[in-house]
Amino acid sequence: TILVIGACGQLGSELTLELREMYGGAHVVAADIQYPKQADLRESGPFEIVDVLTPQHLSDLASRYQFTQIYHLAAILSATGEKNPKFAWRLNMDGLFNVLDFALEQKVQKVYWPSSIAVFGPSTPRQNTPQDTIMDPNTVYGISKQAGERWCDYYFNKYGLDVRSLRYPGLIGYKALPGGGTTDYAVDIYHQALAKGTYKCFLSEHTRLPMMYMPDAIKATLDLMHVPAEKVKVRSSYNLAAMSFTPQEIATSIQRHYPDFSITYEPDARQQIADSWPQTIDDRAARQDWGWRPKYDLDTMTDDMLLHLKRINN
Ligand code: VAH
Repeated sequence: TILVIGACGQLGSELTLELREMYGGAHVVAADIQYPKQADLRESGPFEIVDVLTPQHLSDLASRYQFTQIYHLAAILSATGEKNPKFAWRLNMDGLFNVLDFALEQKVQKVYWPSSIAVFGPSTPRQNTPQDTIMDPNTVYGISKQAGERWCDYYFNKYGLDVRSLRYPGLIGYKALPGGGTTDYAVDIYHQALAKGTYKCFLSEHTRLPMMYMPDAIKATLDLMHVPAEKVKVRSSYNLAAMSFTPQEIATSIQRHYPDFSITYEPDARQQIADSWPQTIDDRAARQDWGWRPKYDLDTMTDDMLLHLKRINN
């Protein structure tokens, strides 16, 4: 059985649905701190309330399921983390420790844990950011992801736990809303284009950030989890890239469908976070070690996003 912790989140909900397609609904236990609002998530397989800060919740599950894989996706993201630094650190770090220790106890075969481009900071080279480079994150979220990567590498080398990780760029999907990220504008903009024909962007027009369409992120995650362990040469977390764009460029892409769509810019506190992150990422290691290849670029993502959002809204 597979356990997905944080199954109600932007990534967790899509990953849970995909894993259930692949392994059968009954074999994928979705867990989160609250019940899913999404019907397809509720109806496609077992759901359990789990607070990852309560190890007892995890051991209670182990008395009812035999877990072979765990996807630990519960975390506080960059923007929300800055509003509540101590709690963000506690949830992101103690949550990870509880899951890593639980996985060791239960002899879980494989663990997945997401990192992020947020592990990079102002001194990191911002173009073609290398797999191994300076990392001076200045958000609590980024600090917790950097520390988490070190611990995943440690649990692999010291205890032999097969934990695998990807440094996601901003993720964009139509099935679930993001929660508390700095890259969330790139999801909001599609919803607003349909709802209002205009979008007030909280980042400035030339803010270039690495981004990825959700189907590519899901594929990368499952590809990484399915390759033989000896191909996984990076046990901290792999750089992963698909595209980089600015708010102005995504607006232009939307205007190919809605010529009257307009965008205005009112940068807020998230601008400083975005300015500390890379603009483009070198993901050669992922391509060489386990054959990573993205499928979507900005325009094919826009075409697919608008197609699905129109269908869902009508
Ligand atoms: C965030 N969406 O904005 C997340 C992600 C690279 C960005 O880590 O915090």
